[in-house]
Amino acid sequence: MKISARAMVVSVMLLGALALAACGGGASSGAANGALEVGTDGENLAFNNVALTAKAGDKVSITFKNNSTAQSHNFILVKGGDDVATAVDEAGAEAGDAAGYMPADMTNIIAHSALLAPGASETVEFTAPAAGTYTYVCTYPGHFGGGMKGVLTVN
Ligand SMILES: [Cu+2]
Repeated sequence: MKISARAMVVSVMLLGALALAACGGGASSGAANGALEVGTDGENLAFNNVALTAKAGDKVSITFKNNSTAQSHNFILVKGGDDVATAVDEAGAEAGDAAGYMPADMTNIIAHSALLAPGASETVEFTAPAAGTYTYVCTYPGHFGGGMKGVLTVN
């Protein structure tokens, strides 16, 4: 009796997961709901995915892959638009290479990867904030200025 009850619970959970996957819509990878992927666009100072979407309050995971063969990059999602991103970018430059160009003051940062070596990847997890648009950038000096940014839209 216990076993069949457990089997029932597992079945219901699987159905729930399937329903969530079916409703995922925006996810291109077919991964679990809220699992997003963004990489760098080869050797360009750009992300290969500049528009991500999430639902407020959802647990989101973003796997960031540095596709460059020569250049280090990071992924930093900020609590606001380009104005906040500019401040974070400047603070990152001040922090320097030893800090991975990560600002000492993290209050304007929702989520971030480390400064990744060429070919490396990292998955960051966070709870999607209130509905709005949030800029993500690479704070390696000159990259954001060169156009390395994207926007996460939270619905
Ligand atoms: Cu970069």
